[in-house]
Amino acid sequence: QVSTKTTDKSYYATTPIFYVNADPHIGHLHSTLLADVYTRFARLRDPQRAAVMCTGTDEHGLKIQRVAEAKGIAPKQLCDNVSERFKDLARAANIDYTYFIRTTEDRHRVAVEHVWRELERRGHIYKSSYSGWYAVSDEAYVPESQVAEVIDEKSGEKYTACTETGTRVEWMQEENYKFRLSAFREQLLRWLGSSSSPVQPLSRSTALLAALEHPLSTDLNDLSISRPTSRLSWGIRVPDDPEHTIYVWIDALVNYLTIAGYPWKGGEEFAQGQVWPPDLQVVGKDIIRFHALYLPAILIALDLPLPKHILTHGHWTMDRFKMSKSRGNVANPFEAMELWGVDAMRMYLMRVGGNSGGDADYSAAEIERFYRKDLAGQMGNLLNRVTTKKLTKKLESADLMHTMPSQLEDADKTLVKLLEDLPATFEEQLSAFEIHKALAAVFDALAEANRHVQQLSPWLATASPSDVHRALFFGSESLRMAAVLLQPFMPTKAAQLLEMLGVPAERWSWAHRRLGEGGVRTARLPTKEHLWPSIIVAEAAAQT
Ligand code: ME8
Repeated sequence: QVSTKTTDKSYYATTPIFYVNADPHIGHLHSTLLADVYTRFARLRDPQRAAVMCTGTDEHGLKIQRVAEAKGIAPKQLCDNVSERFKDLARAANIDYTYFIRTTEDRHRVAVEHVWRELERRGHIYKSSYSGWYAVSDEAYVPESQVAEVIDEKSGEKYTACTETGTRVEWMQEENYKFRLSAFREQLLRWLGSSSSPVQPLSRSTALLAALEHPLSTDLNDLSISRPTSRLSWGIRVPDDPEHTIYVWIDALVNYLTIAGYPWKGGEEFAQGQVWPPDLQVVGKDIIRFHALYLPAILIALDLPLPKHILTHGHWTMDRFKMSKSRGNVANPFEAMELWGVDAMRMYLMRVGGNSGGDADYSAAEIERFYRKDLAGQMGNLLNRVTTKKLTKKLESADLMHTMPSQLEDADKTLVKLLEDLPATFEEQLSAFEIHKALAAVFDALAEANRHVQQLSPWLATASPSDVHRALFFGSESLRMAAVLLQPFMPTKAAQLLEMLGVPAERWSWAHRRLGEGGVRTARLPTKEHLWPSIIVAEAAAQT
C-alpha cells in the first residue's frame, strides 16, 4: 500500500532541463541555483523530510538534430558531450542535486510513451493537418499575426521572423497529432486563479491570466504534439505510429514525472505520491506557458496532482539584451566562479537576479561592488572586528562572547529589534519567493551590527566593559544568525563562518536560528584567514 499522506511526501524541486545545443551560461546557473537554494532551505527547515532536487538536459528535437548535423557528429554524441558540461556546472557551483535526467534515457522513453498511450486511451489526442510558421530555435509554431519579413543587416538576406523573439521562422505543412488543450481551459483558469497562486511572482500570474482572457488569445488552442519523422527523426516515436515523432516539448515536460517514478508500475525508485507533485518548479519567464498551461493540462488529463508552485524568474541580460546561446552574448559561469569564488557568485546571482520580478543586467563591475561592499565590507569587516584578538582580550571573560547581556542600552535597541525579527522575516520572504528581500534583511542586520560596533567603539580605551561585551556579543551573534540562515545560499562560506565564530556544529541548525541560541562557543577565535579575501577583487579587476 502506497502512502499518499502529504507528510510522507518528499519535498520536490525541479529546474528546466536544458537544451544541449551549446554550453551552459549564467542564466542556466541561475535557474539551477534557485532550485538548489530552495531544496537546501527545505532540508534546513525540516531535516526529517526527504528532499529531491532534479535537473538535467533536454536532448531531443530539431534544434539538437541540426546542431549535430552542422558539427558533423551524431546527435547522441553531441548530447553526451554537452550534458557533461551541465553536470560539470552543477558540480562546480555546489548544486546538491539528487538526479540529473537526460531525455535520451530509456526510463524516460518508457514514461513518455506511457503518457502518450494514457492520453490517447482517455480520448485527449486526435490527428489533424497543420500548415503555418515554425520557429526551430524555440521549437514552436508562431501565429501569422506574429511574423514579419526582415532583412539581415549584414548579408542583406530577406527572411521571415517572429516579431516577438526575432527568431527565424519556416513555413511548415504537415500532419500532426493534437492534444485537446482547449478542453481544459476552465480547469486551468480556475487553478491559475486559485488562492494558492501556483504561478509566482503574482505579477506574472496576473499577466498570464490577462493574456488568456484576451479574445484573440490562441494560448489554449489544441496543441500539436507530434512532428513527421521525415522531418524530425531525433526523438521518441509516437507509439504504434513510427511515421510520427513526439514533439520535443511534450517529451521534455514529462521528465519531471520520470524522475518521480511515473508510471509507478512497481520497481521504480519512488512510489506514487512519494515525490510527485513538485513543490517547486523553477522556470525562466520564456517558458511559463509550457509549465503553467501545457504540463498542468496534461496532468489534469491524467488525473495527476498539479505542482504547488511555479517560480518564474527574469532573464540575465548583457548590455540589456537577453543572454542567449543563439545570440552569443553569454557570460561564462565557470570563469566567473573561478574569478570570484563559488559562494560569492551564488550570493550575487541570488541577491541581484533573485528578484524574480524583473530582468537583471550582468556586469563585472556590479559583482565587484557587491563583493567589496556587502560580502567583504559588511560580513567580512564585522567578522574581523569581532574576532580581533586585541578586542576579544578586552572582554572580562571569554564566556561573555556567547552570553546575552543582561542589560540593554538605547544604542542596542535598533539592532536587537532587527535580530529578533530577522529569522521570521527571512523565512517569510523566502516562502513568498522574495529572495532578494530575504537576503536584504540579512545584510540590513549586518550593516546595523557594524554601525552598532562603530557607535560603541569597543577598541577605545574609554569603552566600558559593558560596551565591549555588547559590541562583541551582538556583532558575533549577528554573524552567527546570518551564517545559519545563509547556509542554503553560501553553503561553504556559511560553514566557514560558523567555524570561525566557534559555533558548535549542533548549533548550526534551523532550530538555533534565533537571537541568543548559539550555545557555548568553542575557542576557535581569532583566525588569520579572511572570509572574503580582498585579493580576489584586485585579481578580478586585473582580468576584466
Ligand atoms: O527552454 N537568464 O531550454 P534552454 C536567466 N529545454 N535564465 C535563463 C537565461 C537568461 N538569459 N537563458 C536561459 C529550454 N535561462 C527547454 C526547457 S523544460 C521541460 C525544457 C534559463 O536551454 C531559464 O530558466 O533554452 C530558461 O527557462 C531555461 O534556462 C531555458 O533553457
